[in-house]
Amino acid sequence: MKKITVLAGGVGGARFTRGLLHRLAASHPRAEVTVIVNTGDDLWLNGLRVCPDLDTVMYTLGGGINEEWGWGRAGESRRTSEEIGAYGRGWSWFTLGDLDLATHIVRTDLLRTGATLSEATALLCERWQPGARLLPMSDQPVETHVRLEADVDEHHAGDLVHFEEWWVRYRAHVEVTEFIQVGLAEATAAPGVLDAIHSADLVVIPPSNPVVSVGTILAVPGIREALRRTPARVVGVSPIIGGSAVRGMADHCLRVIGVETSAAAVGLHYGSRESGGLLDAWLVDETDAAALPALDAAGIRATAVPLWMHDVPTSAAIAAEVLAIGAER
Ligand code: FO1
Repeated sequence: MKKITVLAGGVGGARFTRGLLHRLAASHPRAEVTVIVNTGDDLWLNGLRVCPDLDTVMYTLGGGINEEWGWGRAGESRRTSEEIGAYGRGWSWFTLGDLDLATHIVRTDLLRTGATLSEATALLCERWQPGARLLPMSDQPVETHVRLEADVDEHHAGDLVHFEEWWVRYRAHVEVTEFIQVGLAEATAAPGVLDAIHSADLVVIPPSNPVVSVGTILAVPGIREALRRTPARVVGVSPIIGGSAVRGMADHCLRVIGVETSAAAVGLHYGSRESGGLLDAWLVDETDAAALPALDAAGIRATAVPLWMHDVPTSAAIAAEVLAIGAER
């Protein structure tokens, strides 16, 4: 088990990968982990390029994450964003902490002087030493926007608003009719992404949001095809436990695309490789063991294990299960 590639979004993917690295340090110290990170949540705010999922993975693996929030920096303050608000600028409901702002300022400075997002990410990671290679899914901007079903505040039915406004300002509680990845047509996989999938021994789809995180990565031209063709085993971990989203509001996103909020439905949504889908195997929580027959019938080798990630040891235990299944032939 030399090369492992993880497709990650925000908190769930970051915490799983932290557990994976912890486990590998004990069992496979020479393993190399590459994390392909969703950039669909990225946005321009106050003239700065903010990359929520790249930063969540970088801070979580680098030891700077705000553990309570799951995003942003530990020990954060808000003096600068309050000053920006005093000018009536920015998003009052979206916290850009003082420490976090340094990351956005450095990244934006790099981008403005010609660096690609991959290059900027590599430079930021030199400081944080995440212990894995972080690759944005694309160096071209791909932003998830949501189409509102009805008027709300200054917006009208049919308007597109950035995902972060829907997610943070409205907590996903206003109805949306579709997700649009703005910029997708002009996007290509970032350097190293397709190779990280083709040359892996194991590819993991962690318990990230299957729609706006994993789904957005899969939408980048060439990535879904690379997953279908890779000789690596592809093992997924359900983000749904006992019929509800573990974190975030994945259930709201699944409803928009017409997928039931269940461990089985998400596994079947990803599909089995033998039927042209993505998965060789799918981990569900013990409370969802009833889902195993349907998944096996669909050609997905399914296993029921404890999936709650309370801390690094529980995340590492899940990673150990993924590695065990990934090693089977
Ligand atoms: N999430 C919130 O619930 N409230 C916020 O004010 C907020 C600010 C924020 C700033 C930078 C950043 O990287 C992430 C931030 N997030 C915030 C989390 C973000 O919405 C999510 O991490 C992802 O977009 C979904 O995975």
